[in-house]
Amino acid sequence: MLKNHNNQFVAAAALAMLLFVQLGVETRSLDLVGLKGTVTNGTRPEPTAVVWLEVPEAAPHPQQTKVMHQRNLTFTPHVLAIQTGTTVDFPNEDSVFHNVFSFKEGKPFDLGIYPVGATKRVTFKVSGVTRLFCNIHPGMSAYIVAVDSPYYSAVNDDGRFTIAAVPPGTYKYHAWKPGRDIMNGTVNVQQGATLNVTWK
Ligand SMILES: [Cu+2]
Repeated sequence: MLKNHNNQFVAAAALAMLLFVQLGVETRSLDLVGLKGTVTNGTRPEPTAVVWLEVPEAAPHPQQTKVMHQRNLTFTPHVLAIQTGTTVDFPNEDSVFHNVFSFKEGKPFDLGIYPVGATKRVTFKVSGVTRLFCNIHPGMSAYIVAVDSPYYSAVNDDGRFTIAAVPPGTYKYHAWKPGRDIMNGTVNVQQGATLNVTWK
């Protein structure tokens, strides 16, 4: 008898929890906002930078894939920002062989020489900055910046960025650009809020 009551109670509690979770998710998704901003180096727009918001607990690693293209002897994009745990595809979409590799900082790897039309992939399980090079073409270089946050963005050529779908609130932000210390600060993310980061 007691057991039956317990079971009913557990079922009711589970149902309530389910409703609560569903309502919670719905409400939250309505409230998400985009954070727009700019990154400058002195007075000039900085085209090579990544901005991200710190989250209190390590976010679950996403099962997602992003792409670093090789076309016309160029890595595209020049800076690829990802959440830690992301797998990056490296398709050779060029007319020549490439040999993508990285060393020292970030994730060291060497994909070997591979032909046009082939794709290799690397999973970035640890946060950090990885510099990409090609063993065959010294002029090729790029960055992959892995961050422990789902809220991040690389800047565009004008130094502008948008971090999409952020729950409103106060966050610590971090901004990276090559060869400089990481910039840190606090931002209150609300509808219409903007963030401007400047390396002097
Ligand atoms: Cu190459």
